[in-house]
Amino acid sequence: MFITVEGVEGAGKSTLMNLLAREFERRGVPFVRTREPGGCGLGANLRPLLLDVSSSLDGRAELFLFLADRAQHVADTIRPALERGAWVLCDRYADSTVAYQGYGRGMDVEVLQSLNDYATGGLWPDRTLLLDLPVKTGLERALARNGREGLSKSEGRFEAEELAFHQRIRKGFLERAARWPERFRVLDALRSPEDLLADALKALGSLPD
Ligand code: T5A
Repeated sequence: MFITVEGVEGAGKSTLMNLLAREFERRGVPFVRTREPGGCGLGANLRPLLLDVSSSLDGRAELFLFLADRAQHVADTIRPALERGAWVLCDRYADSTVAYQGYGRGMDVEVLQSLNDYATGGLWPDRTLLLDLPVKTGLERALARNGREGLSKSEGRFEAEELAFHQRIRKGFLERAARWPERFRVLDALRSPEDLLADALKALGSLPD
């Protein structure tokens, strides 16, 4: 089972991933926890280029770096894990490219859909948990966390974008959820982490007890 967690900045994806990972361990479910960008060796090198505020990337260069990371990540980590029967729990994946580079930066979303298909060999998640909340709340959370953890420069390039950029991204995620209702579950990210975990487990359904 391939599960992705998506959402705008500061939606609480990492927090939910931590709680889900603990729950999977408790239930003895074999799983791999990973993320994009940066879930494989190549991605670890690309991540600073993509997220540091001092990077001045052309939009197309940014797009192809995310896609290169994804292609290698699928080949090195995601497909091998699925083939040996493990669950894969991934923080961001192809939907982020369509939401950020498509809806956010204004690139053609159908072209991005095809490029994602090509980069992943057609591998889409079985279930996508979309953590939805007003972008201002998410940004406030992300900026406070970056300040506390000293990440404002090294990981703050997208947080620094204008509010309208983030609003387009939220809309994009919600449109995708409406287009693929069998794959997506939209969760209210204003709820407490514990309530969100319960919602996520319900949305995943078939976990052993
Ligand atoms: N990107 C990525 C693209 O543009 N295209 C792509 O194709 C891909 C894959 C990645 C960036 O790259 C962009 C999108 C991103 O901008 P990243 O560092 O991996 O950046 O970070 P994000 O995935 O964006 O993670 P966020 O910074 O948005 O944070 P999270 O993981 O959503 O939130 P989290 O869990 O760290 O929580 C943030 C703060 O809120 C609190 C936490 O304690 C924390 O302080 N919090 C809550 N508070 C109240 N209620 C809750 N339910 C809470 N959950 C968490």
